[in-house]
Amino acid sequence: MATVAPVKVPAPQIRQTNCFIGGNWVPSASGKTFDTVNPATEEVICQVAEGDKADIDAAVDAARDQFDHGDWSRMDARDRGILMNKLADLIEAEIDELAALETLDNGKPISDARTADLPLVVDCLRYYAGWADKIEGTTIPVRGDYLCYTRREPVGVVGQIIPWNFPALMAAWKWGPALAAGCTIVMKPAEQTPLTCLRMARLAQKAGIPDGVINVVPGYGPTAGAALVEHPDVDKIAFTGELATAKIIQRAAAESMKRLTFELGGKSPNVIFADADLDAAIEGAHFALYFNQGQCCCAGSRLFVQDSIHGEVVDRIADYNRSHPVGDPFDPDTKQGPQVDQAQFDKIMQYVEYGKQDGASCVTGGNRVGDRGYYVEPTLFTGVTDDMRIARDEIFGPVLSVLKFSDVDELVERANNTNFGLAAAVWTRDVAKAHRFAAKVRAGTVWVNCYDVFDAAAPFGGFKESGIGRELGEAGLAAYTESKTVTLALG
Ligand code: TXE
Repeated sequence: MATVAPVKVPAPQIRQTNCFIGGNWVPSASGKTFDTVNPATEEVICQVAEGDKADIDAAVDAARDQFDHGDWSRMDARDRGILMNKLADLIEAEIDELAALETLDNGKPISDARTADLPLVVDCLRYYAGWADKIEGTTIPVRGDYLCYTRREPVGVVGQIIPWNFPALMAAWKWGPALAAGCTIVMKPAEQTPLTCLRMARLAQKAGIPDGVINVVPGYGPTAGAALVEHPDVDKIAFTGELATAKIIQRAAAESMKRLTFELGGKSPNVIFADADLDAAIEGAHFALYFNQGQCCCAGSRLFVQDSIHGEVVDRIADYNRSHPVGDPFDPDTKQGPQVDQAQFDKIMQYVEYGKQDGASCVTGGNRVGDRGYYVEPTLFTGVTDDMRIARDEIFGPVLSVLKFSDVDELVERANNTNFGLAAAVWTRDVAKAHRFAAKVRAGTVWVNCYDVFDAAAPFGGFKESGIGRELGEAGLAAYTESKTVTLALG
């Protein structure tokens, strides 16, 4: 692990810290604020309005009024697409500033924010802008003298609750399909990372997206988040976060029969067969876990390695870890910044302890880096067995568990032996083997000889306890529409 020396870059401007409700930037009704913290220094960046029930009520009223009486869902669909493209253009024009804001608030390396997160935001909004005027129903050949057709209508007011690991991108994944479908939005960003979402809302306003279409209420989950979930005028909740939170939301939302989509955690198997291109597989396996400080729902956190190549794979990943540039996220050479907050840092260190207690060998890492900022060394465990806590639970940090396998059939069973089912990957030169694995593994996304390849057009979501529904692609759009069947007597 190489530590990166601090460099000085100009801090991004903080321009929006209030709630955005009905086109107005307003403090919270209670006047309360909360601190958002720079995870690299543990210093407070600024105070942000702490929304609660009263603010959510106002935001839902604004979204409801816009949906029921405003022009968003009624305007020509192509014009909605034009406004969405304008928003994408404005984000692209400010991409450096937004990337810096993301790095400041989240701690992710600036090179990732600038080349991955923000370009994907722009691409996602453009992709869905293209859908706005292509949401078509069908005509159905029913018995009798009738014309029967379906309309796909916006689901209505949607509550969107997002996490902190990809703050701007999660906002785009949720705004894109909702806006294209003609829905109106109340978003609650994660309390750790509200800043880019608020900036994007300002740019939506500048783009000419009408007041009340996008509303943003920063605040905490059990207060603002819960008020959104419980609000009777919200038609759908789209949530990305922890499984335990999703279960609370599912129970609360049942009261008003809300539509629900969930994108939750994972413990994704990443399998390297002995016949793989080892250079690509090892680099890919490293990226699969350590990218974004290990804070990816689809992180390849269970690395299954065929026994004959186990030693070489472990040695080479350990070498990568020893030279992995960890440090100041504003340094363009940094590959790993701090974890997002103290709670995540503590959780990860607890799992490092569990790994040791359960008998795994810690080959690299296992410690904090420095004494300021939530930095964790790139950590690698070998000798991991399926029942260990580090093999079963989502750690959401730079901690990789390597598991050995010899038999292919046993491998699939072990890969599927988890309550999660978000992603999986396989590295092999044998095409048939790759397809057999892809067919048998219970996961919403399977990568073959690659990892973390995302595209706005390709659906993403989980089997089992990794979620309900899909985001991105046409499937992601469908989750923001209701189907209406119209039957007309011709006789
Ligand atoms: O998640 P929460 P946390 C996993 C990961 C991580 C763990 C905890 O394992 O270590 O979850 O992270 C809002 N009603 N993932 O505590 O609490 C909250 O304010 C309504 C995986 O940050 O689920 C935030 O906006 N909303 C994941 C959002 O939910 C509530 C990404 C997520 O926070 C709420 C993040 C409530 N009662 C964490 N309680 C992924 N799938 O990528 C909280 N929230």
